Amino acid sequence: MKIGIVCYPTYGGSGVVATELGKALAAQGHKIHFITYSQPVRLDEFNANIVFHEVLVSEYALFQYEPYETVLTSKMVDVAKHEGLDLLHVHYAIPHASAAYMAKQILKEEGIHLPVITTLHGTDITLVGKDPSFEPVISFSITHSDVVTAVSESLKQDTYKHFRTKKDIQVIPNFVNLEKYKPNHAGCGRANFAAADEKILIHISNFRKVKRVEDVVRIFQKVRSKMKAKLILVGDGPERYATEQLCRQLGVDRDVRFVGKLKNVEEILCTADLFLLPSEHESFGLAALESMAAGTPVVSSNTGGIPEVNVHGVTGFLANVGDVDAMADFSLQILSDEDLLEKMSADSRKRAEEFSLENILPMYLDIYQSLIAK
Ligand code: GMT
Repeated sequence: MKIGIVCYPTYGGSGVVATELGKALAAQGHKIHFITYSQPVRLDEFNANIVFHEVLVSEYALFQYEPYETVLTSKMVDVAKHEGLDLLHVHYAIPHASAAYMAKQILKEEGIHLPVITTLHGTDITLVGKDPSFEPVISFSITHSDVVTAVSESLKQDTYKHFRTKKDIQVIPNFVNLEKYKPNHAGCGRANFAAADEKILIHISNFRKVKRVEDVVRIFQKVRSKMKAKLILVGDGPERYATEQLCRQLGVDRDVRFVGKLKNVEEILCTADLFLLPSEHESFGLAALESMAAGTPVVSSNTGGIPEVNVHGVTGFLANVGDVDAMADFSLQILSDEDLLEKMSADSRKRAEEFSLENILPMYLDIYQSLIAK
């Protein structure tokens, strides 16, 4: 099949899922065309089955805001026509779903049928998309996509709650590459971060408000007051400065390592004993799944789609958003009991295996094939 994939190229989960999906499809021999404004972060090797089409928006004095959606639409039309795409799979509703609808209509005029699949990821529905100024366009483009998928049951329900659409939404959970994310990764350098008698806690995110990174630090401070431990913070974003300030204020800065954005998070995940994800909202929690695949249990909030991934008492623990005391107590419970830590680590890996590429990829392939067959 010739498949167009539209996504955000950045470190966010939706871009990661789209890129990994494209790479997996390319490995099966499908021709994949990525359409976005810069090279996706995880698309870093040459692959004969993958082409990247850059969407370039030119500046013009008249534009206060550059018309990205218009240029993106034209690029979709161009790639679909000249590469002979069988379908277009857009990740993240804004503005990809509406641009795809427009591209589809333009191609229709030229006698070309282009099926469109929209995958909803989270903030496109629960945060940004909820803004009333987006509502009519998102509702319309969801309704008029040929197929809509959501990464969790929770996100599916949120979509019905916030948007006027009766469109059937199929839940296809995110997946993880079990070969890449594994316990005891060869490159694991635990000693770079902590002494042998210290535990390592980790958090990976884009440091946006919704991630509640300050809660991560507060949980760590409580853990640190009871046992020797280090905290690794991976990623960067608007809350980084405030987080650094809080570490100093709470006197834990010497035990916290900010490592910035990393492309290969599997190399660091496997050093950790526990992953913290106290988000305000999370439609799936891909970072938690990747952590579980690396054999690292998770203490998280119980919001959105997280409970569909992290199983309370099995792969870690869940607590109410903002309940830093409960999350610290759960962390201490796991980290101070070697048997429990070992069991939860093994159960985390086992649970992650349910979200393997091998299990999830066929769900997308089924959709693609049924659309092409129509
Ligand atoms: O986590 C983010 O803020 C980035 C965002 C994105 O769209 O890239 O992530 C969303 O999509 C991920 C992949 O499907 C999900 O794992 C995240 O839970 C979801 N983020 C939120 O709902 C906050």
